Amino acid sequence: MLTGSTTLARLFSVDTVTGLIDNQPGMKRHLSSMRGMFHDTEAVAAMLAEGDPLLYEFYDLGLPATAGDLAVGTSIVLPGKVGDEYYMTKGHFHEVLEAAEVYHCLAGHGYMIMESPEGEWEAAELHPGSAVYVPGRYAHRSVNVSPTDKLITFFAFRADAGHDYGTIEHQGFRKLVVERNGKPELVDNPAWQKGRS
Ligand code: PAN
Ligand code: ZN
Repeated sequence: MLTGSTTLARLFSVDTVTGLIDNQPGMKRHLSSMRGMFHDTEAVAAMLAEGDPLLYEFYDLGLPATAGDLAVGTSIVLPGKVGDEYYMTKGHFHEVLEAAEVYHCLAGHGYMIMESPEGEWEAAELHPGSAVYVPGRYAHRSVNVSPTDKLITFFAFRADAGHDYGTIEHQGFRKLVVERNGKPELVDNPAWQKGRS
């Protein structure tokens, strides 16, 4: 319950099992919207010939996109692979490049892959309870490495940060997360291009 003399505060609930936030509408991304992002293009084509699986969805509170507000929400990546590469988000830089973001893992097992315009990279393993502070200037992508469970994270960043997807669509991330001998492994992306800076 929320009580007080103003109506500025917001009380909301985050379901830690489903990742849903009250009745907020979400955005869904299917494989067809990420054709060029997985390294095994034959596997992409074969999967798309059978259908167009949902890879992830994300929800936010829909607060105003001002510098003083926070964009707050959840991201839910489904379990699965395209060839040997795990389901993941598109990933992006923020248009306001300096805008940092925090992610708190609520459920599942995954990685946050991060990369600066200069090609420096970091990978943070996520388990329920772990949180990662993605520094300003770093592109970020969530990857679900569980064979069975959704990767659910809660995020917050300054609401006017904006999203630059084009740079990652063009150059890719330097590291891919693939399955090797039944385990996740970070490998170099042979198609990576240093496209920014
Ligand atoms: C997140 C992401 C969300 C979906 O809210 O937008 O996880 O990933 P893509 O935006 O890469 O499709 C965030 O990082 N916002 O800035
Ligand atoms: Zn972001």
